Amino acid sequence: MRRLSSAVFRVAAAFLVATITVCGAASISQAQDKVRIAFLVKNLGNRFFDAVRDGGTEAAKELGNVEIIYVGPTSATAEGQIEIINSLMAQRVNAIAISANDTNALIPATKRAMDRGIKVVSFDSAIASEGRIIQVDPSETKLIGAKQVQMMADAMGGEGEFAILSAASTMTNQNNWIAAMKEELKDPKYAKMKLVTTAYGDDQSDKSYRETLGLFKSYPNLKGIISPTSIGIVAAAKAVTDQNLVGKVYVTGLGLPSEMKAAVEAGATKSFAIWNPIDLGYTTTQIAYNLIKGTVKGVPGDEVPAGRMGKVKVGPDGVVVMAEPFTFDKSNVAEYAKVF
Ligand code: RAM
Repeated sequence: MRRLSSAVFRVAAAFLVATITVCGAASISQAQDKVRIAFLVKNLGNRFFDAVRDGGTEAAKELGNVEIIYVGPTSATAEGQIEIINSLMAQRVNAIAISANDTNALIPATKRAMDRGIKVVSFDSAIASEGRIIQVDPSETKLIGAKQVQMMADAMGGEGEFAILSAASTMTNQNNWIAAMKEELKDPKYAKMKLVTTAYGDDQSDKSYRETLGLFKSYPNLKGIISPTSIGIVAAAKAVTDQNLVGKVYVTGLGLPSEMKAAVEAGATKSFAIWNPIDLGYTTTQIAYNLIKGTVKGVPGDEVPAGRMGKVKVGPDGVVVMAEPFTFDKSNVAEYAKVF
């Protein structure tokens, strides 16, 4: 009983801090028609997802009478997300947009939600196709993988040892991007670069920092780290700076300009990449809304009206692919740091 009530309290507390009502004072009938879209993110306290939420809020305002519920576990685990899915079902939300901490573990919970008429989409980090209707990929997986290897090659002069510092080993997006990096590395132009290991910081700053220190210890000749996560890349660059390794070890990967400005200015990072997380949240909200309203079913070939993003096309396996990632370096990081 004590365990149950503390679990309920934790979930309730998460909702308290995270619920945002986008519609203003609504009449009773408006309140009944209100569409409620929950963003279930990997973890709270991650500014990448805060920017996704801001895009969701923007779309909700445009669509009118839409409520965005922003929620996630404190640490990025599947168990935490399952607990929240159950709670969202009890609240009878209309849609859940999930960035999954695990490709398969959420499927039974999301299937139950879909059986009850809740539209489940995943974005950023996918749920396997049987557990969602649509997956919104921020960009082509192959491109994201290749881009990071290219930036690493450029920073470390095309030769030497480098490591990957990922998020959690169960996360779909990081695993797909790492697979794409390994494909890119097969190109003979990278023959002098050696991937020594992949470490996991679980999208926690402190663990990512400690894992980076561990890499320095285990691989004294390390020249680079690719971190395909906005949490990991900041921690890795900080470890490089703190250990006076600027100019010896280069960090690249995926990060937010607002969080990476210091690393670029310190010289720990030459360049890094990311897409626009605001657009990702905006588009995902538009898609969820159209599924709820029944304007589309979300099957391959569908074209979903998505406000300022135009029409987005649903591809094979229910996957929507957005734009190319942007690259940031000394020339533009300060400017974009003001945006996300
Ligand atoms: C972290 C998360 C997210 C990923 C970004 C780049 O915030 O792991 O899923 O897309 O990094």
